[in-house]
Amino acid sequence: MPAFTALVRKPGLKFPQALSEHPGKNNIDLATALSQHENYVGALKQAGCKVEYLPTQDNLPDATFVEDTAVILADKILLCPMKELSRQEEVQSTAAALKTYGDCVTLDSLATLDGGDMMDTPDAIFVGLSKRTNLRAIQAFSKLTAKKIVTVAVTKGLHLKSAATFLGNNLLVIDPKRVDASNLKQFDWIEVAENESYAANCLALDNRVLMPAGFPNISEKIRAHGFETLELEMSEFEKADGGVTCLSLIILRRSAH
Ligand code: CIR
Repeated sequence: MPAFTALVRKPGLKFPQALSEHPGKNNIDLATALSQHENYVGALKQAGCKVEYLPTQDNLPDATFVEDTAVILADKILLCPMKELSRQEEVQSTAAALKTYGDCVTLDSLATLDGGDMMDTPDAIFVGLSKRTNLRAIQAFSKLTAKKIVTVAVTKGLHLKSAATFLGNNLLVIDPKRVDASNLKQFDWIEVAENESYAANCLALDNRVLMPAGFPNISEKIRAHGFETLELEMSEFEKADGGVTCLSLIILRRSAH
């Protein structure tokens, strides 16, 4: 039985109009994105995932970034109160699929939170205080779980996981110039330079790490820690401000009930 289920959604027709602050945002090619997405799904399978497709949403430009719509907790699922109006409808569509995996809850109407701000580790969940996730949401979220919650201010970029991801074995890939890293000092770091910042977003599935192609220095460091890297062309998603974690919702060793 696969160790993980990954929920994904292909980019829809409006994907080239995704929200973005990237300089290449007006130059997103849908056909290339679809082919890159297919390779991404192939890598998820190679890393041991059973892949489940959510219905494509042609009218919701950012709907391929499913990570932001929900947070999978040990005993429940948070449907994210997303700040961006254009993204809120995505949540209903994810919710329909997630109901089979657990009880779904949400937060009050003043809380805003994106899944990209959640970095889960064995001892704590680190939550980005960011453009998208507010303090009210972090306080309300902390009541949903027995795990320790640690707030990390995101000082540059979109989400916490745009700047830092946890690989396992106490190891982070991190761009410390984009977050207040004072609460992350207990980890070992693979530090990315400013021109490698996009490589800070990696998806670890046991000892396999999905990461963007084009960062040989970082992939070598990840492999030196005993991981296998699966390197993916991500240009069209990068232009839409998204990375490898954003394209899936990972459910650990649980099956639908
Ligand atoms: C957005 O701005 O919401 C999308 N264009 C990108 C979302 C990326 N998601 C993520 O980092 N988890």
